Amino acid sequence: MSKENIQYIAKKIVENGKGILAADESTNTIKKRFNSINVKSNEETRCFYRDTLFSTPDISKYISGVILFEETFFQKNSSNESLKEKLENINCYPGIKVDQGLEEFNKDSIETYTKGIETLDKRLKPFAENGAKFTKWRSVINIGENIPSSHCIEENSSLLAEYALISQNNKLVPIVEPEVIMNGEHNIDKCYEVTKETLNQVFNSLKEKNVDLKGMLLKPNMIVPGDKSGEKLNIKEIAEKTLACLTKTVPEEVPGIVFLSGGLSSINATMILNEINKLNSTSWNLSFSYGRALQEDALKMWAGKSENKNVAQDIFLHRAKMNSLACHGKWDTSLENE
Ligand code: 5MM
Repeated sequence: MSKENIQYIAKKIVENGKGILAADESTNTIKKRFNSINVKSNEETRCFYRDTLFSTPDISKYISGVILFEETFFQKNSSNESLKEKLENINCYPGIKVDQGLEEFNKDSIETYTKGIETLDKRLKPFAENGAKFTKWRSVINIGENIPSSHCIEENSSLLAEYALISQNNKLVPIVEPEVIMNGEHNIDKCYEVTKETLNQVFNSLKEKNVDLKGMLLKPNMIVPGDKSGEKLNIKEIAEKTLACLTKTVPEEVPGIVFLSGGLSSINATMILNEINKLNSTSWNLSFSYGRALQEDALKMWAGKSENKNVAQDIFLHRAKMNSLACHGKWDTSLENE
């Protein structure tokens, strides 16, 4: 379709209260998730679980795109159906996680950079040729004693920009994910300060490399206190600080912002997104690209048993619908009992 350029796709992904399912857990991460429900992680169980999510009736009313791990992109279920084609058939854009995980800067440092840039262009080709519409690259910024260093923020920002440019050159929409991690004793103001510095640096790097800001999406964290700070989550304050931080750092041309859930509970992730959208007076569509906050309830319900497939799908559909309502600022706690 000629209209399907990167600007068009970036806009479509965040239109009409739709968001992204992040189902791109690497082999180690999905193993941890499956351990939590006592299910062995192997190709077959991973395929069954993800096929269950993607086959959820009506899911494309709320989900416009799914980030896949490379195994899933080329995987077929026991009926020989391609998981990626299933998404295409329901008008859900297939995307692909293209970073290769984290590496410490050196053995004395706990700060990391994201691996995979040298081989990225070559690795993108098979996905671009087989229908991927977008890509995702995650950088991690930790808060702690004397960290993050400017070196860490600059290096990761520069890698994100290089990744975004390579994606766009391959006609794929980059989803730029600089995640300021929630773990730690820091307060909400520290999270604000570090996120602001990081986003400023990310957009400096993106502009330096001439990345088309209209043909990308930003996937940031919300501004929350560290999980060991002892601070209670104040939903209104989080929403106000998140919007203030984004307004100060993100250029208007960016068509949409899709938040990560970063360890927030499913309900908190929905509630904060809803509050943000109630307060939003910007031109951006503010939506979700949740992994855990969309999947954890469904994962528990499934528990590795095929007879739980339908009820797990109901739960997944419900969470997606709640987050879609939150994109319009129309979620309410009473709807949770639907
Ligand atoms: C689903 O988790 C993604 C993959 O993580 P690993 O590479 O560590 O397996 C992750 O990148 C995810 O897309 C985002 O961080 C958002 O997920 P959450 O769970 O924070 O919403």
